[in-house]
Amino acid sequence: MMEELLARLSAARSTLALTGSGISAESGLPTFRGTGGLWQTHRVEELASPKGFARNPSLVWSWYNERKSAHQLARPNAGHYALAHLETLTRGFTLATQNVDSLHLRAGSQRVLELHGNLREARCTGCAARRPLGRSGLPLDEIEHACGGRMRPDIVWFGESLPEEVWEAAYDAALRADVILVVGTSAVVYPAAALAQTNAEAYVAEINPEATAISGRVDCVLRGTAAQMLPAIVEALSS
Ligand code: BJW
Repeated sequence: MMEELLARLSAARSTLALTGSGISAESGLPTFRGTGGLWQTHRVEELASPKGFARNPSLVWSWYNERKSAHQLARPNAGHYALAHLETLTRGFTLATQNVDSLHLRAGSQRVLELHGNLREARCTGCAARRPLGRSGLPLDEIEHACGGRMRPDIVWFGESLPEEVWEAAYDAALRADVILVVGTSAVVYPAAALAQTNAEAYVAEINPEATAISGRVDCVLRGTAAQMLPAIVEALSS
């Protein structure tokens, strides 16, 4: 399986990597679903929906501020660095991530499409105002904006559309890809999960220690963690 993947990557004119929260697990950040996942102790609809934010913006910001602080303390792991290296070893490489933790950028990846936004900025619900977030996020007494709107995290919540340009670029990269690497995602959240299944011609490889919604439909399954499997791929391609 690994040999076939390596051969495909070497020959590929274009490669897409789709990542999810599992790639940051070995940096100490929790995933969403499964044991220890964020959704086991937090209610999705209260924290990651426009309705939840309208109902209790301080609660939502407290949660994102905690996560922002955790992102600041976390470091990219060997999986993030391996994808940054892979970008230099393969042709036409695009990285589409569902993560908002900025760890791919910190690891040096260049072409990163952040499908669900990021926690580097807040934006106003009422006007075009934006502001950078500090190391511990947004002070709760600065949520209300002068225009009458509220500053919110620059994140895509349930029921919201993905940023159009980012989505189009990711979809285009999926259509062009000869190889699609799906790393650390349960592949249940759409439309991101559709990227793995959009191009019937692409060779799709999943890297995940657990079975996922798409495991039965991919060409190659590497059962292991991102920090184990991705450096092994990069090492084999470099030698
Ligand atoms: C490791 C590892 C290691 C562990 N190494 N791996 C039915 C069909 C299609 C769509 C829908 C539908 N019903 C509803 C929808 C729409 C909805 C959706 O998909 N819902 C599904 C849950 C059913 N989608 C949306 O609403 C999206 N917008 C949209 O569709 O717009 C159009 C629309 C408009 C109006 C109405 C309806 C539609 C937006 C989705 C936004 C998702 N937002 C979140 C939170 C915000 C970001 C944040 O705060 O961080 O994004 S939800 C959460 O899930 C987060 C993640 O990015 C996302 C994906 O989760 P991920 O990363 O896959 O994490 P896990 O925990 O699920 O999986 C971790 C994996 O890692 C596991 O497999 C582990 O095994 C693995 N792992 N350690 C490698 N070391």
